[in-house]
Amino acid sequence: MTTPRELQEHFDRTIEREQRIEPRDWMPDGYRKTLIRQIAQHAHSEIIGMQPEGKWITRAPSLRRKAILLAKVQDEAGHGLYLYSAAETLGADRGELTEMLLDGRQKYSSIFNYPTLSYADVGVIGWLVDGAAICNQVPLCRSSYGPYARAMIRICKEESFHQRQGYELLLTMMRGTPEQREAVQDAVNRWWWPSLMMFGPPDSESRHTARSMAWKIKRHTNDELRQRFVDMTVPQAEALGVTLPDPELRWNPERGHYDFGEPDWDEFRRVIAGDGPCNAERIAVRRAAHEEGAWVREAAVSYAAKQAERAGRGGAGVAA
Ligand code: FAQ
Repeated sequence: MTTPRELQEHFDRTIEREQRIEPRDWMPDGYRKTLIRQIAQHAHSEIIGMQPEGKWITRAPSLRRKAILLAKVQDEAGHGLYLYSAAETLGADRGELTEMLLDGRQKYSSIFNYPTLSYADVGVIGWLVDGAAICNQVPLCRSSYGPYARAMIRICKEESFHQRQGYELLLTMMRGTPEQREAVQDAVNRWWWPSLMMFGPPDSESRHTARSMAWKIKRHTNDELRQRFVDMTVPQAEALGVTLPDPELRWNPERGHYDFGEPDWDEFRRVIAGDGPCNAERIAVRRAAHEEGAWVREAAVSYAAKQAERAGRGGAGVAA
């Protein structure tokens, strides 16, 4: 018989050798809980994250832009589904996770609590928000939990299409009228700081990072990834012809990185505590969608029960 100590040692060795933990493997409770928390929060973010851009689908300026935006928003729904499935491999129940989101026991990314005021916001979300998501998620493709890491590979491929479509939209607008250029700059001014906050609190205040890095769920700290994002984005802003709204932003040759100002961490704390510009609206829309979908879930459950009953009577495979 395998003792608890042997199980723990086997788990530790698997992590140390950069091998993957799979659903049927033994894992410490804390590892399972941390993964469920992070994956569920990630899944909720993808689903709630459909709202800010989704509201522009009916107002897209051309058929081409509409087709692109529709595809992007549908991709985000798909990401939510892969992630909920990954959480289910850990024994979580998707319905319960949704309840926990709706009653505030689980979070979703702070970024989706800001409003989208013009079509330029669609471009800036693609460029900055998907750009930040890629920075954060590419290392998660090497996360120690197999189903999460594998989901991330496909998600990251799709996110890079999202980032490109956003950047291409902004390039087009920057070649347009002065009003279009102003709309892009205004959107950049509003989304820059919230994008930096997506990486989470500063390392000194991040309660989960040390443990998650030891378990190789996270591969970099919040501050490391934030810096990587700034370094990647500044040259893109220059090529686009927009100014990033940070007077402290400058190249530091000694560090080999850009220095940048401190995000407003009080604002971050307020937003994740539920008091951002759109928190109430986002949850109300999510709750209404969940309630409106109740009949679909009930129909699926009763269809599955009927199928099981038929199979039990030896009539498997007979269509209703
Ligand atoms: N917003 O100790 P840490 C996307 C919470 S997907 C809200 O540093 P951790 C695609 C954190 O949960 C965007 N809450 O935590 C898209 C914890 O609270 P708790 C989502 C935040 O987990 C694009 C507390 O603060 N991506 O954008 C945030 O080690 C366009 C302490 O924080 C992911 O979820 C925040 N920004 O590191 C869709 C990626 N930051 O639970 C549509 C996966 C922190 O103790 C359109 N997640 N908190 O009460 C991660 O990489 C990590 O979970 C971090 C946080 C880095 C987000």
